[in-house]
Amino acid sequence: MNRDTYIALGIAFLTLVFIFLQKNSSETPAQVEDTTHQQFTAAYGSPLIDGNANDAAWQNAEWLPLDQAWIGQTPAPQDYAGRYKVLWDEGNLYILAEINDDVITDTHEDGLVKYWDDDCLEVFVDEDASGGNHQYNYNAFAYHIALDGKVVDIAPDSSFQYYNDHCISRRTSEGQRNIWEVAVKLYDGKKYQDGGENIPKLLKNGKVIGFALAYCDNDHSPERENFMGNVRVEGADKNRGWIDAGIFGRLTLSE
Ligand SMILES: [Ca+2]
Ligand SMILES: [Ca+2]
Ligand SMILES: [Ca+2]
Ligand SMILES: [Ca+2]
Repeated sequence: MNRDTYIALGIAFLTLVFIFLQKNSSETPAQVEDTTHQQFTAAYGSPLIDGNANDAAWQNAEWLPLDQAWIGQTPAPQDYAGRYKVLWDEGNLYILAEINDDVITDTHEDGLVKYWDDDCLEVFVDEDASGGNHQYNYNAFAYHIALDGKVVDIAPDSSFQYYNDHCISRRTSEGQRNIWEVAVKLYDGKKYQDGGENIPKLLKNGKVIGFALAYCDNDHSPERENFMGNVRVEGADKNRGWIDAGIFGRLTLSE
């Protein structure tokens, strides 16, 4: 082989190496699109939690539908209609939910008894977006926010417990229209201890969390009549969010 052949072979080899590196760099996990989970984005902003949607920060966030029937059939609009917005800042995830509900129901006086069968807003968060089972652990939280603002989830010992300081909310109503404004703290579920000194996470631009939202609507019945969520859930049993963080969407915090 002469010198030109060596050079030609060298160039061909380097080209192959380059193509190989390009191909592999485009297949790194960070660049693979997540098509399994519904994708959401939260804009940056700090609303005042007063049950009034007139904050300038909310004007930067878009309305998203709360229209997926997880239990029951999709109700008529006069029975239930819901939409929501999300924002974040360093300390909190914020949710604004506009819920039209014809009858507001609170039949269980004790907030720890069948709280899901009274009208309530349910916020699902998985701080590290790990997915997986969270029924009796803190891998993720399913906060049931009652009409009076109390917050309930299931503890690792399978008891129902209050987590009132995890979600601060104010609700106002005018006719059938209810405005829920909520500030949610995010905790590292791997470190969270019942009764411990749990410090909420400092949130940052670009962070991805597991997130879902739902409304339990009961008007007249012993059990809730509808359970309306924000993400599509595959399969016959769509009421899985209280056990399985895998059905949550993926919410990216964006500036
Ligand atoms: Ca407000
Ligand atoms: Ca209703
Ligand atoms: Ca988790
Ligand atoms: Ca209702």
